[in-house]
Amino acid sequence: MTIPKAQLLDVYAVAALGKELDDRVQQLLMAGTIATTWFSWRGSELIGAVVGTVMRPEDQLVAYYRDGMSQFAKGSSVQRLFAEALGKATGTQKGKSGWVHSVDLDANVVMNSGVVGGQLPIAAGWGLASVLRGDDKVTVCTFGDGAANEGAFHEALTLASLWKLPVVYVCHNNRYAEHTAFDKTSPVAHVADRAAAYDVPAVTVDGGDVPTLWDAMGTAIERARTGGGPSLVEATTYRFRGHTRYDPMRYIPAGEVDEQVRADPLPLFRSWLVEQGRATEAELAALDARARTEVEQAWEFARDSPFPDAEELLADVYAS
Ligand SMILES: Cc1ncc(C[n+]2csc(CCOP(=O)(O)OP(=O)(O)O)c2C)c(N)n1
Ligand SMILES: [Mg+2]
Repeated sequence: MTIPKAQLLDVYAVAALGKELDDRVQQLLMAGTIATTWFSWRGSELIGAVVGTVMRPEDQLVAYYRDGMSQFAKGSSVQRLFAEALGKATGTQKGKSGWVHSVDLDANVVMNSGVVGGQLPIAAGWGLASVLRGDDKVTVCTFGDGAANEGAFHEALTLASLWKLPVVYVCHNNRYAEHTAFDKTSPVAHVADRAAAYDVPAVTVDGGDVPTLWDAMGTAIERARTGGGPSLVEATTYRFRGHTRYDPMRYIPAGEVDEQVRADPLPLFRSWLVEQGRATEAELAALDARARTEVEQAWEFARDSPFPDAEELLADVYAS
């Protein structure tokens, strides 16, 4: 399907914001200006940008720690997420969870988790809630290739398929889980190959190919919304930086990262937009400038926000 221009620009804007934010955070971390747990998403910005843009605002997102872009595309505030990363009272969880477990119910980002694979059964639960309530919301759940080796993956796909739950599982396959290559832990070449065992329709697409990923997501979301049950979309990608910033990446063959960085899908998508006449250089330059401003404003907002008061420590621990 031809993607409307406004949505193509939305995808670019979110991906450009994600790149800008990741680069800025790395710079602040390396300078010792901030301290936070940060999992770089450089290399895979377009996946979340597409996923969050294809979803309807009322659809629910269960994200994973390396996927900020789907949260931004759903409308999560970069200021509040930056503040959360720095443990500030203005953060999405009042600074008590950090980026890795940020939730933003206003944007229907119902969960973000650092528990590898923990997202998958919880997304099935949100899907079951939609069935019981009779609403037509779709839940999209993002996770990494390593999460597909957790028992939770198998449990979630089994129940989602048996109960025809309206869930779309989106795997960011960046070829590594921490320091272990995917081919050392998976006897099959693709996470999508596993879905046949649960009778779940699945495809593997290039996570940098926006039109193909857009179509795959559109098909999967439509199937979920119309009672067809869950699907799995595996988007191939690459992690330009280490698992965390302390990772010297010695387990990666020489030259592999450089080769992948040279093929960075984000600038390629930018050139494609211009070559295809879908956007002008001036429009994209304006979005690049906006991304820089938004990130700078978010950093200043987070930096200048207070830490939570000590009495906040015991608040929000139990549901009242
Ligand atoms: C249940 C659980 N086991 C182990 C960890 C430690 N851990 C954090 S990230 C990670 C790697 C996950 O890899 P993948 O799912 O491929 O996501 P990626 O980091 O590559 O985006 C591991 C093992 C964890 N957080 N949770
Ligand atoms: Mg991975």
